[in-house]
Amino acid sequence: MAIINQATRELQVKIVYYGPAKCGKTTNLEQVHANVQNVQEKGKLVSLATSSDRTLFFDFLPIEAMAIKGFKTKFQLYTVPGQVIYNTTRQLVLRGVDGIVFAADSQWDKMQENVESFQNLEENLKLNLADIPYVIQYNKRDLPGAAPVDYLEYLLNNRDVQVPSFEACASKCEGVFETLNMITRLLLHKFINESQRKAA
Ligand SMILES: Nc1nc2c(ncn2[C@@H]2O[C@H](COP(=O)(O)OP(=O)(O)OP(=O)(O)O)[C@@H](O)[C@H]2O)c(=O)[nH]1
Ligand SMILES: [Mg+2]
Repeated sequence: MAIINQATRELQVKIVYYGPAKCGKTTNLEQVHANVQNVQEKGKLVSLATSSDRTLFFDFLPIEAMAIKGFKTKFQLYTVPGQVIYNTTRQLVLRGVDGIVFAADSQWDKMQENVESFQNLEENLKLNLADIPYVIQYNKRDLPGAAPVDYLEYLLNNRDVQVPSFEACASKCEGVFETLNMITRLLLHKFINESQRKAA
């Protein structure tokens, strides 16, 4: 849950990158860490990975953004481990989540894993997915075996309210900041609306 400290005028939000194994969640955070600019402070990227670079527990990257409406905003970016066996860890990482980036692997042979991971997200979330801001990233667009975006949209973004979605090649940092900017924008809108409603 977002922490709003009125005394220090700080807003702290937690964003979780969710998606099937090897879809590129850790790569997104690595690229943000390597390329982030115009933020006052970026923290260390903490990765807890096995020797073969699979996320074992989670990655964590804190970034502090410019003041928005007088609030200093701290974004805490997390990834979950995509491998099916680490479900308890995914549930832990989701605790207190404010916004989600669902990263899908665009390759045709990953469709079932994408759909299962999306279902797994809905099962693990304590909230209704409709009540939490989220965006979808179609990653690995550079690979020859990538399915058309329309098909991915049909599979993963076919609810009453469609969410913003982005094509990406995270390993080249394409689409990484577009995705992050949109989820942060959705979150900030939500908090500004909520605080205005409370003030009214
Ligand atoms: N071709 C291509 N490879 C990518 C892209 N994004 C990530 N990769 C590669 O895909 C592999 C897996 O990426 P990770 O970021 O570790 O995937 P992950 O989602 O964190 O995987 P888990 O931690 O197991 O859940 C790595 O070798 C990346 O370099 C992309 O857009 N295109
Ligand atoms: Mg990972």
